[in-house]
Amino acid sequence: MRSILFTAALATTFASLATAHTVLTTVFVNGVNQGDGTCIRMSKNPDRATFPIEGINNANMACGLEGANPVAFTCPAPAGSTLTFAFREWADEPTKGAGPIDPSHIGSIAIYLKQVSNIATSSPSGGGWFKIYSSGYDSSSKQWSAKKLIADKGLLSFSLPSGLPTGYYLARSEILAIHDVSGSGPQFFVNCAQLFVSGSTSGTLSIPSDKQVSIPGYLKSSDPGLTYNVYESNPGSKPYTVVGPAPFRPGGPGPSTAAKQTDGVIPAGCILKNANWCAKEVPDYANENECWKASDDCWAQLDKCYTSAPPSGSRGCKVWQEKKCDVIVEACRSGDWKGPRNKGQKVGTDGESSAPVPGRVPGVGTAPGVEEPVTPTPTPVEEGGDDYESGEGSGEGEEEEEEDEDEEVDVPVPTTRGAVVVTTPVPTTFVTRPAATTDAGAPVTTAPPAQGGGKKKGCKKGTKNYRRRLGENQGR
Ligand SMILES: [Cu+2]
Repeated sequence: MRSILFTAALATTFASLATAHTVLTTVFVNGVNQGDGTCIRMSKNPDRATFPIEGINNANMACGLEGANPVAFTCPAPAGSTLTFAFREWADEPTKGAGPIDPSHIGSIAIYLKQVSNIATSSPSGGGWFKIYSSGYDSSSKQWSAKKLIADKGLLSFSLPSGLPTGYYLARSEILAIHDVSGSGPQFFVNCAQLFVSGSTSGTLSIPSDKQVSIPGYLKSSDPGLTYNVYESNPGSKPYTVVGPAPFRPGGPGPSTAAKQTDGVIPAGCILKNANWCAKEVPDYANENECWKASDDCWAQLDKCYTSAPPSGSRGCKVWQEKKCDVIVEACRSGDWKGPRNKGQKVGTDGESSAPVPGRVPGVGTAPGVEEPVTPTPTPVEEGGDDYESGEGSGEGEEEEEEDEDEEVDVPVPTTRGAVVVTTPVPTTFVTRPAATTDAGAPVTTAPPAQGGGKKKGCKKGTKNYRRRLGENQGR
C-alpha cells in the first residue's frame, strides 16, 4: 500500500509543477483555522485547481471548477463574525512562490454570498448572489488588492453582515486579474466555502433587486472593470470599477443561540480531520486477530483519506498513518493486543493536519455582531422599498458604498485586540493524494486564446507585456 501511495505522490508532485495561479484553500472563523480544504469547494484536479475560469458566462463562474460538487462539511459562522480566506498559488504550500498569487496579477477581490435551501443540492449557479466585500485599487496605498494579498501572505479578512438570517450560505471568493485583458483576457479565480450562518432571524434574506445578481450572467465583456488597461490608465486619475453589483450588507443584532446546524456537521466521533474527511476510532481489539482487523480498518480509512484529499493537501492523512496506523501495526507485531490505545481521543493536533499559517490573521478581534465602522462616505442608508434594511436598527454599515468606489469598501480593521499569530509545526515530508484522472468541469471557452498558445494563461507573460506595452504606449 505504501508503495502505491508514494508512487501517486510523485505523480502528483510532477503534475503540479505545470503552472499555478491561485486557489482558496482555507477558511478561518473569528481567527480559528477550520483546516485546509475544510468546507471549501475546489477542483480535485491538482493541475487545474488554481486555474482561472474560462469565459464569463461559464457556469463555473459561480463556485469554480467542480464548484457544483458539495463537500461533506459546512463550517458554522455566526452573523457578524470575521472570516479569513487563505489563498495559495500552490494549493498545498502556502509559502511557495509568491504565496497567494504570482505578482504579475493585477486586479480586484470580491466576496459574494448566496443563501441556499440545501447546502448539498442547491445549485450555485443562478440568482441570489450578493456582494459583501470588494477591493480594487487602493489609491491611498497605491496598491492593487492582489498586491495587498501578497503582502498579507494570502490571508484576506472580511466580516459577515450581522443581519444575515440563519441558514446555509455559499461564500464565493472572486479574484479578478486584469493584467492581460487584451491578450489572454481577464482571469477569474473562483471558489466557494460552505457556511452555516447563525443569525438573529430566520427565513430568506430579502435582497434589493439592484444588489442581487445571477452568476453567471452578471458580467458583460464590455464592463469597464474587464477592459481597464492597467498599463495605460493611472488608477489614481481614472478610478477602477470593481465588476459586479454594489455591496449589500444588512445590519442587525447578530446571532442568537437558537440556530441549530443539521447539515454538513463535522461528526462528534471525528478523531482526526483532513479537509472534508474524518477518521473514526478503529474497532476494539483483544487478541492478535482482532488487532490486525483494527489495523486493516485504520489503513482502509487512510486510503479514503488520500483519495478524498483535495489539492490543498493530505497532511492529516500522514498524521493518521504515523500516529494511528503505524502504532497499531507495531502493537500487533509486539503482542500488545489490547486496544486501541487512547481510544476515542483526538489523533495529532489540528495544526498538524493543515499547512502552516504563513502570517498574521488580519482583522481578528472585531466583535461578533458589530459591523465595522464604515469609512467616511456619508451614504444614504435607505433606498426606496427595501423593508429589510429599514427594519434594521442603526443603519450602520448597511449600505457601505456605491459601486464605483472600489477601494476597500469593507475594511477589516483590527480595532480591538491584536491579530493572532498562528504557528504550526512544519511537516518535513508528506504524501499528496493521487492525481485525479478526469476533469469533470471542462470549461466552455469564450475568452480569446492565450497569446503564446501555451498552457499558461498569461500570468508571468503579463509582466513582459507590461514592459512591452509601456514601450508601445510611449509612442502614442
Ligand atoms: Cu494567473
